[in-house]
Parts: sequence; C-alpha cells; structure tokens
Amino acid sequence: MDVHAAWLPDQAWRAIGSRRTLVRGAGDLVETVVDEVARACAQHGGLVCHQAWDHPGVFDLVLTLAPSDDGFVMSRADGVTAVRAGTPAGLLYGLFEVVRRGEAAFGDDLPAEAHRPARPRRMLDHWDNVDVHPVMGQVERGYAGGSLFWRDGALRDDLSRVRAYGRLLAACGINAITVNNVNVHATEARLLTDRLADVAALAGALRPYGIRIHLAVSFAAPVLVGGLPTADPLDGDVRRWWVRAVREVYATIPDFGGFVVKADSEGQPGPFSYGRSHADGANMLAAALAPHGGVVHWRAFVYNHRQDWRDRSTDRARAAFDHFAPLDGQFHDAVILQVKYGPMDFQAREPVAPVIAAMPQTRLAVEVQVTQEYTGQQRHVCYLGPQWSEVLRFRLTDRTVAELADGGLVAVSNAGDDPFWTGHPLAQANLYAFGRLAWDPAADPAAILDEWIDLTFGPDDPGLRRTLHLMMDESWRSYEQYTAPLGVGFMVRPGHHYGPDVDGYEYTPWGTYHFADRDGVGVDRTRASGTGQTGQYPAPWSETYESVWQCPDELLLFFHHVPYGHLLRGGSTVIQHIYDSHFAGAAAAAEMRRLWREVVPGGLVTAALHARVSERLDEQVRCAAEWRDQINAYFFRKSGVPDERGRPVDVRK
Ligand code: GCW
Repeated sequence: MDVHAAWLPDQAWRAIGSRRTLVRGAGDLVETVVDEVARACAQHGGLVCHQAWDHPGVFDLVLTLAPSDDGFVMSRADGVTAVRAGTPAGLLYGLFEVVRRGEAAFGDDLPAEAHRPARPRRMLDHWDNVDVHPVMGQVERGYAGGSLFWRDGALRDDLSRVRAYGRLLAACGINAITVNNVNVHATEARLLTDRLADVAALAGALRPYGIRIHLAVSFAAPVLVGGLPTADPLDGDVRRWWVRAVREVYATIPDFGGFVVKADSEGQPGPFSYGRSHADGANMLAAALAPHGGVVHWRAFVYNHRQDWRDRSTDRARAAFDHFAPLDGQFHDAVILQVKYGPMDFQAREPVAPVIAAMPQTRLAVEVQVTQEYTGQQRHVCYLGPQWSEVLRFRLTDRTVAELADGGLVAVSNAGDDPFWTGHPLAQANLYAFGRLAWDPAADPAAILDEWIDLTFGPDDPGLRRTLHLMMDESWRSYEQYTAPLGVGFMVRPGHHYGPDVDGYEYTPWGTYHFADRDGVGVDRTRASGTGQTGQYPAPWSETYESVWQCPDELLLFFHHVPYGHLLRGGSTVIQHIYDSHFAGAAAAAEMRRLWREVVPGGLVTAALHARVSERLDEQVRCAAEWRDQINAYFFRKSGVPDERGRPVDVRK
C-alpha cells in the first residue's frame, strides 16, 4: 500500500541528508538516530559517522550523547550545528528538531537553546479492538480505517507500518502508547496473559523510537482470565494474581509502561461491585506495577449512564468531581488519575473539568480527543490545537491546567490503516499538534501548524501556507458555530455521534440534555437554582459561572437555562446568536472548500491528497448546512422568534 509520509517526507530530511553528520554515543536509540541520518544521506548525498571522535572539524551537524538531564541543547557556532542530549531519547528528539528547522538549522549562529519536555510521559491511547466489535467495529470511534495493530481478531503480520507510526510519533514527541481500547472485551482481556506475545511484538516495533507500551486492562481480569471467583481489590488472592500477572508482563516486556483502566464506567467492571473505592482499585494495581517502574492511568470518566431523564437532581457534569475529589490524598504514587478535559465528554466546547483543581495530592493527567468523535469525525476540517491550547493555558486556580496536570497530557489517537493515516489528510495536523503540546503546553498552535505545514508540504509555498491557515486556524470555532450553541453540547445523532439531532439524547439515560422549551434553553448548573455544579469550581470561577451576567457567552448554556431573548455579553440575544452563528459557521465551511479549490495539485500536494481533501470538504459543506438548518428550524419552531435579518430559518413553504 502506498502510505502517505505525513510529516516526514524525504524532502523534510534534505537539509540533514545533504550534509556531514557525526553521531556520538551508544545505545539502541542512538542506533535509531544513526539509521535515520543514514537513510536521509542515502536520499540526499550526505554522510554520517558514528563515534568518529577524532574528526569533529569536518562535520556540519554533531549529535552528542553527553551526561546531563532529559531533553537536549541545540546550538550553532563556527559552521557546526550541535545537539547535546542527556539521554538517547533526547538525542532522537534533538534530531527531529533539526529536521523541523530544515535549512534554518544550518544558517546563522544559534546560542545554546535548551529544549525539555514539560512532562516525562506524553501518551496516546488507542481505542482499538482486537476482535471486530459488533457495534463499534475494529476501532471504537475510529475514522481512519482499521487498526494499525490488530485485524480480525489477530495481531497484524506485518508490523512495518507500526514502526513507521512510531517514527511519526517520536518526531512530535510522543513516548507512550496504549494499544487496545479502554472498553476491554473478552479477547482483549487476554492481552495481559496468554496473548502477551502480541503486545511484546508491538513493543518491539515501537521501542526503536522510544515509545513504551501500555495496556488497557479489565478490572475483572482475575475473574475473566484468572478463574478467580472475585476481583475484589482487597482480596489477597486477587492482589497476588495481579502481582504475578504484572511480573510476567515485565519478564516479557522489561520496559512496559503500565495499565490504563476504565472502571465502573459505561458498563466496565470496577471496585464499586465489591463495595470498594476507586482508590482501593487503583492502588492495588499501582502496588503491583510500582516495583517494576510501571504506572496505572486510572480514568475519572465515571458517571451514571443509566440515569432517569426526569430526574433533574442528577448531573453528569458533577460526576468526576463527586467521585474523585473526596479521594484526594489516598492514591498510591504510581497512580495517575486521567481526567477528560471537560466535565462531560470531549465536546467542541466545555468548561474545563473542576476536578482538575480539586486533587492537589494526586498525580493527574488531562485527556483530550484527537480522534474527532464529536468534532466532525475526520470528515470535517477541525484543527484542535487552539482548543487544547486554550484548555492547557486556562488558569483554573493560581495555576494553569497544564501546571496542574503533573501527570501530563493523554489523547485518544485518530490514526488507523488509512493511506493518509487519519482519513482526512488535514487531521494529521491534530495528531502532530497533540504531541507538540504534550511536549510544550505553552506552544502556540498557529506556530505548530506552521511546523506541520513546512514538514508535510515543504516550506517554500507561501500561497499554500496562507490557504491552510485560512482554512484551519479558525476551523474549530467554525465547527462550534454550526453545531450545538453556547456550550450546551451534544445535539448529535445518538450512537455514532455524527450530524445533527437536536433532541436525539434529550429523553435518554445518558445525562446529556439541553432542556429547550418554548421559552428558553440550557442547563441550570447554578448553586442558586440548579445542580450546583458551579460550586465545584474554585474562586473566581465558581462566581463567574454562577452569574448569568458574568458567565462567558460560549459557556452560557452549559451553566444556565435562559430565555431566548436573554442578552449575551456580546450584545445579541441568545436566539439571534443561534441564527447568526449557524449562518456564519456553515458559510465558513463553504469558504474552506472555495479556498481549497484554488489549490493546484503538485509537489507534495499530490492529486490523491487533493482529491481526498476535496471529497471531505464536500461532505463538510453538506453537513454544516444540515446542522445550520436543523438547529435554526428547531429553535425558530420552539421560540417563534424570526431572524432579525430576515434570512430563512425554517423550510420555505
Ligand atoms: O465519548 C465516549 C465514547 C465512548 C468511549 C467513552 C470513553 C471508549 O462515546 O465510545 O468509550 O467516551 O471515553 O470511555
């Protein structure tokens, strides 16, 4: 299969590959560095020496493994670019930094510049099933073909693509990966035991790029695969079973990273079945993993998915805080609590999850969704760098979310066996941006997009760069504009979650409601008259969100139920904003397509890539118009308020 090179086309290696490089140091990842440079030199005519200590003068690039700390230091003087790294992985990241800079790495002198990842673990979760699931398929919420790892119940025979994937991930700084779905079904539960060899094979394919394997495990594994009568975390046999299972894993995969667990969530087993707490559950696994250096990512996505829609006192947005905040201080050091960035579920717009501020004594990772379940399913252009950046920079307390997330950033991958990796070729930018933000949460998403454009399409086409920025910089906001308004969320088709269905979830047990009636819309989460979720935030946010006048417009309907005539801070009424934003969002999608039509295929914009993007844009334009018309018609019919600009907001008679 002809697989797209993504952000590592041969051309991106020209600056290095046409020069003379010296690599100093030893170790597996140093071999990878040497191999990478050799491969570039084979393409572009340069040369690479490994540990030629006595000829430093004749090199343009010197990559040195020297004792220091993590990360790397890059500098340029006397015509030589130097990268000094503390670890072999640091050397690899330094090499990729030189790739990113291209010719610029060999231009002016550069005073020593230190690069250090914000957090040691930068992790991707794959929701890949080994067996094809009857409802969710090979990859749950996957929009890029099949799994890179599994096919029809087995490990893929040829892992060369897994290796290529690892290379792409290393090039944007990712160093940990979970290879199976957090919803652990029967076959997948066995990856921990009799199918461990499959996991070891994947670890082998990814190891040369410094990526450690993690496994999603079933909390009920002692029962499901161990034959024990219980999975009670305080039961001695159960604890010993886990210790033994973990010992076996490390005997097979010495650099194994650890477990990811979705417990007591959407039907997955967990400690609640045994009357135990999530600290009991997580700590049992941590105790088994810690002696080997492993960790357990324990997900905080615990809520009642069988609630009665008539019950107004239950609020899904409260759940993570209510379950976990009281447990702060009780978790083992090897537990990382993995929290979705918002209190609901990866919507295009949510406030940040208040539990992130409520657990100062717990290591906490923030989870985002690169796979575009709720943001256009890789049929829509939706560059999410700006969303994640906004979340990471948000000052929830006197610290930002990135500072509070001392366990780092985790994302659900959007990659599959599609020739373009991500279905929509432009969705590659999301995967790349996730890695870069996990490395440096302060990075500017527009600058990350520039890096991605330079690498993927080459740095020499200012017209293309401009077009891609025009299409992508605001694409998340455009998506927000033509979908559910003002932070209320959902309004998607139940089940597959694509396209509009305003009342699709309104009378279901999932806890995702908008409460629109003839007078108004939104969820009252205030302390004064609603579910009190605003009270989970620290000051000043608890006050800001409580006040209908201070609440930011984009979150108004997340926190408040207001009349359609309510005046937004931006000056228009809620109903008029709904109309305006939906017309604007759908128009923005049409404008993206117009811009792309002006791009002439050629160079790295191959005809196949151009056609794929065009086809997806047709669908985006269609779908955005569908959203616009359903949302506008729905709220016109509820409210009876016409558009003040006289545009058609309901089907013409
Ligand atoms: O958003 C929901 C998805 C589920 C997913 C769940 C989770 C893996 O619809 O498909 O299950 O989140 O995060 O666990």
